[in-house]
Amino acid sequence: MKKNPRRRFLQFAPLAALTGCATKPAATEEEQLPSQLGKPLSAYGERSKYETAKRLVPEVKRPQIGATRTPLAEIDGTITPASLHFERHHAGVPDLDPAKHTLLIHGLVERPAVFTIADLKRLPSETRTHFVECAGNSGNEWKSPGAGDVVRGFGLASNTEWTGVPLRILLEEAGLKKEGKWFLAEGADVCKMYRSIPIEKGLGDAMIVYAQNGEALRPEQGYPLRLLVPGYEGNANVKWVRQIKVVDQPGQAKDETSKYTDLLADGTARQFSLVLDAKSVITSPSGGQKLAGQGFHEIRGLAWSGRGRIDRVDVSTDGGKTWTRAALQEPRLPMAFTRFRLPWAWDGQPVEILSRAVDESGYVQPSREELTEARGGNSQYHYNGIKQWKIEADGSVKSV
Ligand SMILES: Nc1nc2c(c(=O)[nH]1)N[C@H]1C(S)=C(S)[C@@H](COP(=O)(O)O)O[C@H]1N2
Ligand SMILES: [Mo]
Repeated sequence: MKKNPRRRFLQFAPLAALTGCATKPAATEEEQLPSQLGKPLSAYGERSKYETAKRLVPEVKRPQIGATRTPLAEIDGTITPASLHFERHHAGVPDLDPAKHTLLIHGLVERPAVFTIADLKRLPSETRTHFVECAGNSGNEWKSPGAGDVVRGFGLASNTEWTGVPLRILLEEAGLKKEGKWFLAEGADVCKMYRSIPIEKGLGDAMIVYAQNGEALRPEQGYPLRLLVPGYEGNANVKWVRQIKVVDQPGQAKDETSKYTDLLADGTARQFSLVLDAKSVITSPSGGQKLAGQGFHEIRGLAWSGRGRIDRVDVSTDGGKTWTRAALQEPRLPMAFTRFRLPWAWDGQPVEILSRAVDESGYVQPSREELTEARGGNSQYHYNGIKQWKIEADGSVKSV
């Protein structure tokens, strides 16, 4: 057997000794299972029947209203499969016929326009990978660092590849007037949810997307069209989008006044805090998991920022006393999940592990104390404090 090159990198004892699960001296081919004739070809693939990762579906009275969560601790790499992308609906998933659905661009434009899906697909398109995170993700952590595991505490965030038309092209096509300072985006679901977005974002990286991970958007993510505003809080990424109205001031929608604002300690509120600050979480080992034993473990996690690329992730395995720089998986994309990893040998003693992200703007993910100091204790949204997991002597991991 070839020597494992990581042994040198790890500078620990050989992996076999650390994990107790590597090569057996007397391993032979006879111990392998026989090869088999497989099942026939198929037109649309399915995952292996042995795989069980699922979205966490809450028990709710009205199944149209609520959220399911991405099991981030059960996903490898950076891309969230579309079938596991979290969902947040205010009035269920509408059944929209792409042959009938249209997008209206109106308001402060010279030539109001209606685009069919076919029209949109003829226009120059772009493909980019971005996360979507609900501003309510990790909201429980404000009150108490109660999130027992990654899915409950962090599962309102996912990261997929999106394809669509830059909104700028549509605004230019319609002849944006100079009085246009904001646009209102509205979806075709009955909740009549809408959001106000600064026009600079519309002329910048906002997109009207029709595809996700190489296929059409999933109905749960806004089929057939969704507004994507990279790095902005999830709510602003209006699904099933059917109109964009250019206006001279924000509309003061429900979701930007009573919801998704942060009431500060001095009684004022943070409003239109659309850009999500840098955040990270160790997904393995994480709450609810159990380490198989002492020795080698790769600490793995995810980091993301609404301000651009992740520049650095530091990991502490001693409760925050000392920090080590984790390896970041390339390519690091702006406003996208970045996978970080750190080889680690657990000595079997209780420890606390933490991660801290730094983005390319220089922003450093705050501790829970620093964040509460700045924002007070009233908020339910935009929590991005450092997350700490405790590993007990028996290997079980819990939230602290
Ligand atoms: N039309 C419409 N757009 C919507 C919503 C909705 O209920 N209706 N929910 C918003 C919220 S609160 C979030 S967090 C994101 C969730 O996107 P996802 O369901 O694709 O994960 O969509 C946003 N866009
Ligand atoms: Mo949300």
